[in-house]
Amino acid sequence: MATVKKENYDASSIKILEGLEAVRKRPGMYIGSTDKRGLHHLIWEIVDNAIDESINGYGDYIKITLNKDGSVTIEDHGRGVPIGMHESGRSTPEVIYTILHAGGKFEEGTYKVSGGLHGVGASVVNALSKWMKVTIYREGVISTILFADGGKVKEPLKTIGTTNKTGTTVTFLPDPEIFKSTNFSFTTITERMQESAFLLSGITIEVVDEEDNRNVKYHYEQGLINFVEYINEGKATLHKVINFNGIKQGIEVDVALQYQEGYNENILSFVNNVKTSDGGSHETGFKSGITKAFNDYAKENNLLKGKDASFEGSDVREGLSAVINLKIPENLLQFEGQTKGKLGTPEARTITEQITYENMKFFLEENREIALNIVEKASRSKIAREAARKAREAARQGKGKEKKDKILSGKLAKATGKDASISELFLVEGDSAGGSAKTGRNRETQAILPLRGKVKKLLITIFKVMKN
Ligand code: 28G
Repeated sequence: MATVKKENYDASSIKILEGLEAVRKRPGMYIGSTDKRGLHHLIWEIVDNAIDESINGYGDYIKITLNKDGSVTIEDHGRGVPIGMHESGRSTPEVIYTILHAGGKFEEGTYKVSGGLHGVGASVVNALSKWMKVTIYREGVISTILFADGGKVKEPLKTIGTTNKTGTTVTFLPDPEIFKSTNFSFTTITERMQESAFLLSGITIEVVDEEDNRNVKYHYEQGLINFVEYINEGKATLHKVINFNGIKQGIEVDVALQYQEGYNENILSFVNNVKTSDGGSHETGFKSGITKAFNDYAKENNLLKGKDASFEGSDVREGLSAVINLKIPENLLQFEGQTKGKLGTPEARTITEQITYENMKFFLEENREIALNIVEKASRSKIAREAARKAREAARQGKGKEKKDKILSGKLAKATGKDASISELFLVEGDSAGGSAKTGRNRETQAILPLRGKVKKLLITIFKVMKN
């Protein structure tokens, strides 16, 4: 093994310490912020490494433990960080956990889980910790290395025993001098880990809170299908979850979706297993693919009346729950926006649109009954939307106070009192109900407005629109 001259070693040691110090001086540059979000970023950073190892095919179990002393332990069952000596005269774990951007950590041709702010490396977490301990199970031995006070080596790598297991365990205590709060949120962690477990079918992720004696375990065999089932849990659904995928120009698209009887649209999107909270080109492509599939299907089956009638996107997304996950090679990755939560990659739009259109169109053609149910739902949305537009236009054209008063005042039995804070307006159906309501009311505080015909329909439409 090559030796390193003392002068070189000293010079590089200074550079390493300067690097760690730079992180401590400007933590925001590396983890975004020093608030709760930044604090949790430390966990994501280490967990992402464990997930990367699992995605590469090594280890299907990850555990996160919130310890009583405020530290966090992350454990994986991968190969274990290599324990050999690095050419610099340092052990590989020392290099990985002290040198900034210890890049090329993972083999080429694989997807990094992290986008945006992530991927800055475990050394950043070390730099922002009071102490960090790494335990490695590899080559039949258990090795540990300990760092303290912002990443300085406290105990170099040493063997502490033997084992027949492999994996890496990292424990760190966030530095209270850096973070506004050092309290981790169990819910924040479990929500994100459940999401990761949905996206990485087959992996088991356990989260344990030693302080409050809570623990959860996530394991899903059917990934996105289970994710959509979870989103629609307890809701009346129109069909089993639809799942399709495809690959074009090296971009992999995976989609699961299901309509439910409600009116909310719930679309979640991910790129390389990282959530794109602000959507982006892949979501745009998905939406146009869905819209086009339904319009073409409806037209080909004479389900749309009027030769240039068509559904708007919002019509075919009422009650739609969907999860979209794309795998995009590093060279095509483009993120946008302040928090990098929006996919830019233009190819992702066309590819997602094509794959969505082809698969949805085929599904509709093969499943007539389901197709008709969804088309009918979309038609109801279209009718409500058009009625709401007419109502809006009518209200706008009702020139000022006069006309509006006329619509409402005809049968209105006003309250005699002047105090609006205790006044009530009762909308009743029809004149006869209105009559008995008038006799039974408190004239001082209760007004009655009987409704029928167009006004009633209009109001029902407005309420529906408001509810959405
Ligand atoms: C527990 C919490 C976080 C990790 C590994 C496994 C390897 C690795 C990690 O290698 C060094 C330098 C360039 C390849 C890779 C093991 C190849 C062979 C690994 C983790 C090696 C980094 N054997 N598991 N890093 N590279 N888990 N979990 O951080 O050449 S990090």
